[in-house]
Amino acid sequence: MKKQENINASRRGFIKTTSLGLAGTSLAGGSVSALLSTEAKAAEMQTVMTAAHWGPLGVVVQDGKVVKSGPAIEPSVVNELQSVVADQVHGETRVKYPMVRKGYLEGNKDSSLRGRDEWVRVSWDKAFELVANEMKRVREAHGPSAIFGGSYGWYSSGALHASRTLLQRYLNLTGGFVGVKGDYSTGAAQVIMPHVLGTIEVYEQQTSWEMILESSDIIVLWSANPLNTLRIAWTSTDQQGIEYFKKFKESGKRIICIDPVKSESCEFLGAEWVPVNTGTDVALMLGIAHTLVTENKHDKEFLKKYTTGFEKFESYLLGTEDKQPKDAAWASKICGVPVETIKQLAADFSSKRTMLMGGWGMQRQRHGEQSHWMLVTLASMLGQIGLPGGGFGLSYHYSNGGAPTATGGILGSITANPSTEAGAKTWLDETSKYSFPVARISEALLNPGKTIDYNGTQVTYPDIKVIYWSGGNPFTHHQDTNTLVKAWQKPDMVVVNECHWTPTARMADIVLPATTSYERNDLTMSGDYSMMNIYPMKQAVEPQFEAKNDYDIFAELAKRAGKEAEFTEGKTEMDWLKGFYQTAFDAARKNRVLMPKFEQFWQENKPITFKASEKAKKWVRYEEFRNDPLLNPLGTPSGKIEIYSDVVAKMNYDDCKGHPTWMEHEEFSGKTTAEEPLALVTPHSKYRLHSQLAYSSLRKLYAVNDREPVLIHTEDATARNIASGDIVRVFNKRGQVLAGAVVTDGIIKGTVAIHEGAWYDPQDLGQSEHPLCKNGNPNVLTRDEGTSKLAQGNSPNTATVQVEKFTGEVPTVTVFTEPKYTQE
Ligand SMILES: Nc1nc2c(c(=O)[nH]1)N[C@H]1C(S)=C(S)[C@@H](COP(=O)(O)OP(=O)(O)OC[C@H]3O[C@@H](n4cnc5c(=O)[nH]c(N)nc54)[C@H](O)[C@@H]3O)O[C@H]1N2
Ligand SMILES: Nc1nc2c(c(=O)[nH]1)N[C@H]1C(S)=C(S)[C@@H](COP(=O)(O)OP(=O)(O)OC[C@H]3O[C@@H](n4cnc5c(=O)[nH]c(N)nc54)[C@H](O)[C@@H]3O)O[C@H]1N2
Ligand SMILES: [Mo]
Repeated sequence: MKKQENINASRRGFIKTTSLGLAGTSLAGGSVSALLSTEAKAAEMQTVMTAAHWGPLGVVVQDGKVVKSGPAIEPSVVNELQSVVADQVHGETRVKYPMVRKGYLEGNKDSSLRGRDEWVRVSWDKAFELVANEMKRVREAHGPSAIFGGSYGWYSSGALHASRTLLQRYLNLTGGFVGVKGDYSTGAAQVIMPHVLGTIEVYEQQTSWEMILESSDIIVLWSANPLNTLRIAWTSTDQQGIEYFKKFKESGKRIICIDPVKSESCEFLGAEWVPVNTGTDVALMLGIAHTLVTENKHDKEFLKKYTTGFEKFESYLLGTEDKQPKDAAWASKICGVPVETIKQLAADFSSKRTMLMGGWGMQRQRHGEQSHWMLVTLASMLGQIGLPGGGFGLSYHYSNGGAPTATGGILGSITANPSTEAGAKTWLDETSKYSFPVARISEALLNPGKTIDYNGTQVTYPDIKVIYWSGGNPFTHHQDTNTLVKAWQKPDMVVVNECHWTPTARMADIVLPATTSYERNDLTMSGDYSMMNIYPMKQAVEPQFEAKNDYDIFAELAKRAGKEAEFTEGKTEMDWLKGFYQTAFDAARKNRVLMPKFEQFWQENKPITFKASEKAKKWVRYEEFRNDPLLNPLGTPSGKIEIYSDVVAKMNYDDCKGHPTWMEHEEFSGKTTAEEPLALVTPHSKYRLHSQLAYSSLRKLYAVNDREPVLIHTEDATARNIASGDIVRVFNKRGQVLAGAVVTDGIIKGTVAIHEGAWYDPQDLGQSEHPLCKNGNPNVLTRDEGTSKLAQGNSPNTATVQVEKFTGEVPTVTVFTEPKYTQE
């Protein structure tokens, strides 16, 4: 007790003298390690440099425990996600030991017990034996098509300890598996964009921010909230994007946010907010496009030279066939934006250099293909594509798109397909043969043998007997949770590797405790597009309790299947890291950039930072195409931007035509019922990465009455006698959740918002058709339906609900406590 107090006292002192620990280190400066070691000495603590999706971190360790964390490189806007490493490592929700569901252990075949059974702690040896034996049985009896290893998710950063890749490496080596196509982020956009632009577009470098600052008059955040979403990156954020947005704001130029929610970005940037009904942007864009044509403000030269099929689209726009011109008045009725605003946007966009920055919330809905197709069409009509600071960009809000690409080297990383193994190709063929669009998981589990359309082809669902998930959380990320609960009962075995007792871990038969990234050594790039830094990710503390690295878990399972040598290639953790570093070293040398030797880099405990060339800073997306479309054609069949796509048209889908089209969604503000009068939108949270860190102390910053907040417009709240702070029940035909009301004018009337990633916490699972989620996971309410036959993406932002004040006895949220268990 005394000792604890002393630690706290010195910790408080430390915080006071150093603000958030490792502040003040400049990006280019080499002072990180010096700073780290002096601070550590002063406080008799050890400070370790590491990194996470949310950036470069300094982790302060005392007596083998993480006591504090902060940015290793100070970001220009505070990123609270960096401050909770201690919660991540030592929080109450850690999975400490291998666990098996009691019924599973006893051979009870009732799989509906998943999620509500008791837990039994077993030895690692027993856990390995259970997993290895069942994998062997299922493989021999049913082959690779029975083993689902898609395992979608945002596990931790790191070139080596990539939990999903390691799972798939093990599964490939032992005979293949069922994988997935696409992702939840851009399910619709990444399938339609190649037809329109010849590239995936959503994960590509954007026109350099330097050019935006220099040339753009207006930037439009269309369904984008970069202040939240740029706090993280797939590798690790280089923290540049928010800084650039801030600079643009400081230049005094216009920023417009088109969003049903007055987002954190809108507030922070002091932007103009154009509230729009959820799911109606295509109508709004058509209204703008129609105005451009009738006022003769569209760039006919550009359309002729660089696009194909505008005439067909134009006849739809003008209503030649359906007798419905898609004019501003028509659009306004659907999208809720006043006619004058629509006309003004057309005037402003066409007279000023405008960058349309499209976020992804608006394509995570039914007919999600249409919004970005229409955005590109609108940008084509404005004629600024390929000019500095003009056109469109689909990744400014993600992983610091637009931060200039640095010249240096890129780390190697562990692969799912060890090429050394003869016969690997056959497994890969098998794997891709059985894979299905990622968000069709429930449907696939429930309907083995069913065939669906997908992007001009057909996909038949395999019969899945085993689910192995490592590094994702489908019971928060997937739509229509109640259907997923049923689908999840189909397989014979569900195994989950997890650091925390997530809702998905709770739904497993076997849970294997995984280390967090702070319990192992790794490396990561930063920036995704900028490739600006190499961050060392040094182990800060010993593996907690009986947690093992995913690498070691899969190496052991590979060993039990006779494939250990192929899995490990005989290498240790440090051997792998040295190899990955060497790849970067060699590439950098080719670029005439000198990196330190690995040993020196590792010992120095600080990032390597590469510089961007002047050319990279001046890079303009589609500039080459604009300069010479014949010499630099796009990868589309016509070599041009396809406003009309023959390929898509010939697929003959009723839900995705040959040109962008407004299609009414089954549920949206224009199609509500008396039972479900409000639209639901589910943006990404500022204080989490999806479901990650939901259990952390950051929860105090947003939880309302210990529930996930629901944003509701003042008038909608008044009509229901709801005040801020009330616990409300949000419900529809698919399910019900409790949430804490935030009454605000910062959301369009008729839409309510609950952030994705809230942990699923069902009351009386298995007792009722629609168990109440005590915490407020919005996916209990969302639709589990593909965006269309083209992309089959996820469509959570298409849903209607009702909200009422909750009057019953309020149940306690229990999902953030460790479940009870017995010892075998
Ligand atoms: N309604 C709605 N639903 C959505 C969205 C939406 O906008 N609205 N967005 C969708 C999008 S874009 C995405 S990307 C998905 C995200 O869905 P997920 O990627 O599944 O969400 P995460 O919470 O990041 O899950 C990662 C899990 O990996 C675990 N983990 C971390 N490190 C390790 C490790 O080293 N080893 C192991 N074994 N596990 C580890 C974490 O504890 C966490 O449980 O959600 C989708 N769902
Ligand atoms: N802090 C934090 N950062 C993240 C993540 C996170 O969970 N937390 N997740 C990461 C991942 S995996 C991804 S894919 C990206 C997600 O990036 P996005 O998909 O762009 O993020 P969202 O928050 O879903 O949506 C952005 C904005 O679109 C709005 N929106 C939703 N529907 C509509 C609509 O119909 N019309 C219009 N005009 N606007 C709409 C939302 O209100 C929100 O303000 O973010 C990444 N960054
Ligand atoms: Mo995502």
